[in-house]
Amino acid sequence: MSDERLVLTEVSEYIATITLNRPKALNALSPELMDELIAAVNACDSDDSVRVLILTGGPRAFAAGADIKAMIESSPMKLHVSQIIAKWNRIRDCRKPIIAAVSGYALGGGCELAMMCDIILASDTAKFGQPEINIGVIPGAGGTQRLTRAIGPYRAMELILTGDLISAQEAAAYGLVSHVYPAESLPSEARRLAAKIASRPPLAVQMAKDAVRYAAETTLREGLEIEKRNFYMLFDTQDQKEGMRAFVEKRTPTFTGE
Ligand code: DAK
Repeated sequence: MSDERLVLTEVSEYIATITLNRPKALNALSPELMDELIAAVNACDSDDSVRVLILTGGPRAFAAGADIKAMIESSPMKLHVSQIIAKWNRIRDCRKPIIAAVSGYALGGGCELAMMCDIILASDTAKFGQPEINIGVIPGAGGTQRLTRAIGPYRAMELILTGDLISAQEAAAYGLVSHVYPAESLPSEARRLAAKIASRPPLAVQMAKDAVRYAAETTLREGLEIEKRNFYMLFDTQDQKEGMRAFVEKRTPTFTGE
């Protein structure tokens, strides 16, 4: 692991911890950082020794947004050619669950990146917001849609129109953040949660993630179809047989991910 990398990855005991590592720019999400992040997520998604990902930043910032300096001179065609949206969507499309562990600023694209994850844990230093309005634009990586679904249209509208930031506690009260911890315990708490999920049958975890994601992205009818499909598919796995047999035999199941 070299300190010059913009994204650091460590894998142990089925958990990959991906750390954004551009502290001097408060982890501003430059195109280069995003490329490294996507490569790291892709690698974890296809690595059988990874079942759960933790995405985190540093003590001052999870990420203070997309890199404003790299965006100033952009144009609609440059944005189109860069395939920026397709790249960001790769995070959303990871089959394995991603826990965002947020300390410090999660602003603009940083807040959107956290919302592309599946569970958000925060330290008491975290601040969330979509301040794009202050620099003449609006959220462009899902903020207007995901924040609205996460915290409701009226709160989301206020945050997006004012650019105001909210504390970790407010974010938890709004339902964006699942738990708030003292900054020093956030890494261990994120790992504890990741380890619990990693102990569950991995294919069922992935199918559950997929189905829950649809709840926010489609109609009830379509979502119920996806749930049915995923439920049926799991009866093709060894872990379903093992889980149900272990219950009947009153023993602890051993899940293999098959
Ligand atoms: N971009 C570039 N550099 C940034 C940055 C950012 N977003 N945020 C901070 N930095 C840099 C600062 O320029 C400074 O660098 P130097 O001047 O030292 O070289 C360094 O980080 C430390 O920042 P400050 O000196 O400003 O530190 P403070 O503690 O005083 O203030 C702050 C912290 C977080 C309140 C402040 O830095 C700030 O307001 N940052 C900007 C926050 C922001 O507006 N974020 C939203 C950016 S727009 C899309 C994908 C993504 C996006 C859009 C579309 N598609 C897929 C289509 C996302 C857009 C955005 O995120």
